[in-house]
Amino acid sequence: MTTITLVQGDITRQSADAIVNAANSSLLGGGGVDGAIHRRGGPAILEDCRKLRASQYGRGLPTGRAVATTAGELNARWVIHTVGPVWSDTEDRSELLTSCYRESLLTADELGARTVAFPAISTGVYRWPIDDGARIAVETIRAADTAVEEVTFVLFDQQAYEAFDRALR
Ligand code: AR6
Repeated sequence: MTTITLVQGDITRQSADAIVNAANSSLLGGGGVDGAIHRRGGPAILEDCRKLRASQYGRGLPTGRAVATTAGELNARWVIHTVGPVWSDTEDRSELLTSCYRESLLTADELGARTVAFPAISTGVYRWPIDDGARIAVETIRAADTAVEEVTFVLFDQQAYEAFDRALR
């Protein structure tokens, strides 16, 4: 059984075996959590990302997939980068958001990570409604067959924290 805990704050201050990044396909950085992780984690993360782009992900990391790099100076061993879907009013992309959480846990299992910190993927720049994003995150972690012992959702603001709190009940 994976324990789920909620924390309100900055994910770059969290310690865990693996910290998940809400990246974009380029893997070369951006705003939001992505920007914060690269800033605090230092250049080693970007260096690994560039290597991934030069090798197996020449066209970038597809939406819904996950890949690990060093965590640089973060209090973690790895950063797991995953690319969430952009919210659409006309198309149901839930399966892709589910896939982000599932693939991130699969990556964590491959690494041997037992504690994993997640942000609320896609709920910022990518505009996914927070309540639905929270529901998908919690349902997917609960349904996962994983050796990860503890998942911590690190929510940036109170609104996100409360949405995850409701989703957990
Ligand atoms: N710690 C925890 N959560 C955070 C932090 C932080 N330091 N900063 C923001 N959040 P976003 P997305 C919350 O935009 O929607 C980037 O440019 C934020 O409030 O980081 O998946 C990437 O490069 C929101 O609830 O990611 C992509 O281009 C959640 O984290 C794009 O944004 C996700 O917001 C990805 O968009």
